[in-house]
Amino acid sequence: MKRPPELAKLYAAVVAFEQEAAVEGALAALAAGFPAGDLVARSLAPAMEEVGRLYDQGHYFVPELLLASDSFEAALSVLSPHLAEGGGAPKGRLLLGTVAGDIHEIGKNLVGLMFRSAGWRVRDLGANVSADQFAQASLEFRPHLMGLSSLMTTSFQVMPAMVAALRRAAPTARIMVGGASLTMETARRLGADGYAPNAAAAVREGQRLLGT
Ligand code: B1M
Repeated sequence: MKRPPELAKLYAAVVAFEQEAAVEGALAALAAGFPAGDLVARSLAPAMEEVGRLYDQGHYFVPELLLASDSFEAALSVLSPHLAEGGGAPKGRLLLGTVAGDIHEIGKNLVGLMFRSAGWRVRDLGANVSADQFAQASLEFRPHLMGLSSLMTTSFQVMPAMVAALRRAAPTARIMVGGASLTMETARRLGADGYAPNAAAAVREGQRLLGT
């Protein structure tokens, strides 16, 4: 993909896990007038996808992943305050987390950001979240939608029970799943109401599930 120089610089800094350059790149791109959401969608997210590809192809190993994740998070923390929260009443409440046994959270963080910038209230419980933690948080937060992220195929063993427990805890909330280990077909088999392959599609799917 051909990117303007500011976006290309930010993308390259994350892929090369240069944390300082990633922060500087994010600040420079903001100063040049690029909207924060654009920088996330066109630089940061594709950069982490490229890091994933380099890992899958055996060019990167776990240390490189960790360093790239740190650079991603550092740039994201510069951009987050500039992502519109959306004024007025929230469009919905999303309770979000990565499922028990799984510590991957970059994709889940992007999903949370997209919902926030689309005007939703989001409570992010983090990674390795148990059904009990979801259930407890749902009592107070009263979500319209619960979002479960899963990057590992091992999650298939825990997810059906989690989905069932969440239904008992918050019977009116809809349940959406997503993450690289899942497909529409597996989502259906897990008993979820919805599925999305990426963060932008997740917001559309959330709105569809709420009928808004
Ligand atoms: Co690991 N890891 N990892 N990892 N890691 C994968 C997932 C893996 C596929 C790599 C591989 O082997 N090819 C593999 C899982 C294999 C499997 O399940 N069969 C794997 C493994 C095995 C592991 C460890 C076990 C490795 C080890 O220790 N030996 C370990 C996990 C331990 C555990 O969880 N208990 C581990 C650890 C790590 C790091 C800590 C080093 C790091 C995570 C850092 C962090 O999150 N803070 C890491 C990373 C970075 C990856 C890869 C390379 C990239 C993941 C990522 O961040 N992608 C990944 C391989 C890959 O995906 N190519 C891999 C970028 C991100 C933007 O995309 O997360 O897919 P993604 O999110 C997308 C969509 O999926 C979707 O929207 C997002 C944005 O568009 N989406 C949703 C995500 N959640 C959603 C929820 C929704 C809707 C959409 O609704 C609720």
